[in-house]
Amino acid sequence: MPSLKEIAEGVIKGNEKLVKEKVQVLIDEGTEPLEIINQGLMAGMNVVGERFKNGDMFVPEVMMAARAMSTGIGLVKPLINDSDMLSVGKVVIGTVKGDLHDIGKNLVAMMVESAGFEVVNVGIDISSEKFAQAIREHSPDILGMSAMLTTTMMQMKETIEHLKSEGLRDKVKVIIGGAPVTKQFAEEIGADGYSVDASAAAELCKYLVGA
Ligand code: B12
Repeated sequence: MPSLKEIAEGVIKGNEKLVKEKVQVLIDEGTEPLEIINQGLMAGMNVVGERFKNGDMFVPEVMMAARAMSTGIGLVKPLINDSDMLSVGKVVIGTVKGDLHDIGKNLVAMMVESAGFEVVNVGIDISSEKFAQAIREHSPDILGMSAMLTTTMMQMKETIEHLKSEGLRDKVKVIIGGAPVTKQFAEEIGADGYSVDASAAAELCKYLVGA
């Protein structure tokens, strides 16, 4: 019988096939779904987050680990009542209008999800109107915006202004990130937070919801 530790190690190694097989065996043997998530999949992803932060793992490996984790979660999730999932909060995340970069944004989404948040990833090229619509639809605690181009950064300001005009700004915390973005820029445009990478983003989200 595979152990939860083997699943965690499979995630760390980014071995999607192994994770899929072992998770399925544990499900068939009646292991608690939340145990598989918390002590197997997320335990592995936490190690990945630490190693990435310390520069001991790099983007392609992290993406593979995140994919392995997502596949595992996908198998286990249907077995869980929504009320059992200890969601820390909800995050809507997207890349701003005119910008098609999504690798970093997806990495942030995965890390934030593995920190226990429910994440609604609205994709790329998202206009301020679409962000506003997503907030109305999903009522998140946090809105995350990503921009990778100096030319699209200003879309973040525009979105914040749009949220104000729609009366939505006070309903969410806004965090931003992406290569050209800085803490100073975040302060200038009135965002609630900025983080340099995906593990810091997960910490920031936890901080903002008081988790
Ligand atoms: C991959 C890539 C592409 C791919 C994107 C594929 C994809 N699916 O994402 C493709 C080939 C499509 C592409 C296209 C273009 N690209 Co490009 N691209 C890159 C490249 C090489 C890597 C980006 C990346 O994925 N990095 C890895 C991830 C993990 O890092 P990251 O994105 O920074 O994300 C981390 C943090 O920023 C943070 N973060 C990110 N988002 C968020 C959000 C929140 C809320 C938080 C808290 C944190 C956070 O956490 C992430 C994870 O740790 C960069 C170079 C670079 N050094 O960044 C150029 C780069 C961003 N591209 C650039 C350019 C110019 C373009 C094009 C205009 C090229 C062209 N002439 O067509 C087009 C624009 C297309 C468009 N409209 O968006 C320039 C931007 C220059 C500038 N200052 O504006 C760069 C910097 C390259 C360069 N040096 O010239 N690109």
